[in-house]
Amino acid sequence: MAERFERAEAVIVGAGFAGLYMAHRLHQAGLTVRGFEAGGDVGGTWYWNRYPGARCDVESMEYSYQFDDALQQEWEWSERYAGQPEILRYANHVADRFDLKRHFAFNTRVTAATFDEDANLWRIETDAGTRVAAHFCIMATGCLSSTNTPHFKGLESFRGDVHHTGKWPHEGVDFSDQRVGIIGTGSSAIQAIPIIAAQARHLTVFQRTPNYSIPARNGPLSPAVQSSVKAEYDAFRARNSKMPGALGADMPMRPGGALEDDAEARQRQYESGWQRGGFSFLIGYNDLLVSRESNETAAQFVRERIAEVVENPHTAALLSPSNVIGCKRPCLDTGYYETFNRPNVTLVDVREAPIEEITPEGVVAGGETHAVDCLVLATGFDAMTGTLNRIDIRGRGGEALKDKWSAGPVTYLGLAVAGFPNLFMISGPGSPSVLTNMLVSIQQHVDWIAACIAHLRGHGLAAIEATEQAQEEWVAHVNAIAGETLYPTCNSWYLGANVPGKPRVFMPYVGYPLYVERCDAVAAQGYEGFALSN
Ligand code: N01
Repeated sequence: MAERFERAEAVIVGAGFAGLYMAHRLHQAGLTVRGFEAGGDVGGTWYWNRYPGARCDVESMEYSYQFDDALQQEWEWSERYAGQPEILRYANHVADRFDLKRHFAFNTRVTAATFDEDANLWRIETDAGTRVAAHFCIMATGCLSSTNTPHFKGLESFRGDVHHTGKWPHEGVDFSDQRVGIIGTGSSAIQAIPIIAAQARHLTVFQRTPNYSIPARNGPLSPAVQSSVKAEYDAFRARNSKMPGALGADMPMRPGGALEDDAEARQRQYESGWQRGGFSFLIGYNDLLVSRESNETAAQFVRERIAEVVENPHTAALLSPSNVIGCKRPCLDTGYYETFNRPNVTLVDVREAPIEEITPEGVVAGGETHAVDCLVLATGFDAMTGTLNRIDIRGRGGEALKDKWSAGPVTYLGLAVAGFPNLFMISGPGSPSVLTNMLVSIQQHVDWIAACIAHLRGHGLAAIEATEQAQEEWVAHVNAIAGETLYPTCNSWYLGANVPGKPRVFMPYVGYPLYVERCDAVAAQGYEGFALSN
């Protein structure tokens, strides 16, 4: 059987920002690399998420690679927050500049990865029939890459088009003169709704849980701002890397908790964050995600803004969340709440009266049929574990990763899993990933993995594997830190709560700087918590 497998030293799954940079590092280090990507080209999340209004909500000057100074100096962003087409152009620019596409087979989905203990090799199989055996297997599969389509009775009978925001048609969708229904009010919907509403004849928004959204205040990025950052790019990056989310160090912050200010000072602080736009609103005080009382002051501020903007008091009340702000991923918008003042937009609350079924004509909720010509599912992703669990990954003794994770993901540092030697994950569960500027976390993981592989090769070592004990301690540590915050208090995709039947486990690690310290210390101590063998 072994002869039928082509050979490479490393296989990389995914050609998003993680896979591209991993390919660059390993190729530079002299390894032969084979990459596979399910999409038709590079870009990962930015390849698939082409819905109207798709835009990054990390500011452009921060949402980029920092491994090459010439690259970060030469690339010019046009807006404060880059839109999807511009980010995809950037991914292509990087891929071309470093000649990375040659490492990948596109339109090729990895279906299985099996550890062959006798040969100490990963045997990777794809839906194109390719088989490659490699010493290292690196999963650069992204945190939000498997879409979540809830089971709606009758969906297949709907006579119009159905589009998921996370798998949007490349040619775009023309909503002119259409009655459109959109299900979901997360980040994707909050970006898409104002744009679809401006084009469609009518837009019906089906909302189960209202979300807090903060104005992005997007606009052209001035050359002056761009050149001032570029003049000290390394220092700018270094400051951001000391922040819990690896972003926003230059945003205006008060030194303490929200209740240390009196009501007037607090109002001023929130107002300045609101006017500045973006995540600065939520990092203005240091205790908004640990103290319920502090959090409520910020939540109340947003609810008041919603009440000011939305003219119909009933609609305003429906749009006002009651849970902790920031517990679910915060959203940034351009004209979201204002959109509900348009005469062609209807908000339907599907919490009290859930969607019963979808018929050829539209969506039935609360006994009423909402007739639509076209449906948009903005229903999110099977986050963090979904894509890994869809690949048949088998470690020692044929153990399936999916079974190992049946009660929720277990990892060491979000990088490795006991029983799965020489398999690495980039921004896996148990790492800061989705709570940070992803580009920063991705780069930190790729650098760590590249250094680890260099260490193994330099010392003639054949395998590295997390120990069960280190893994257990890490999982307990990730949970303990999350337990000190307000994150577990609501039903978010961070907890897997958006996918029926998914184990409820808080998946990301809270706090980028501490995490990096820990990863560096593990490496410095000869890969403490890992077993190395030759
Ligand atoms: O998905 P979501 P998303 N019946 O899971 C609703 C990143 N992102 O694609 O809250 C009715 O947030 C669900 O309702 P509920 C970002 O990290 C980034 O919007 O579960 N409704 C919710 O409203 C983000 O957090 C950017 O009650 C149902 C919605 O669908 C992540 O991707 C832009 C339902 C899903 O919201 C995911 O965002 C976009 C049902 N059966 C996304 N099932 C930027 O950087 C689900 N829903 C800007």
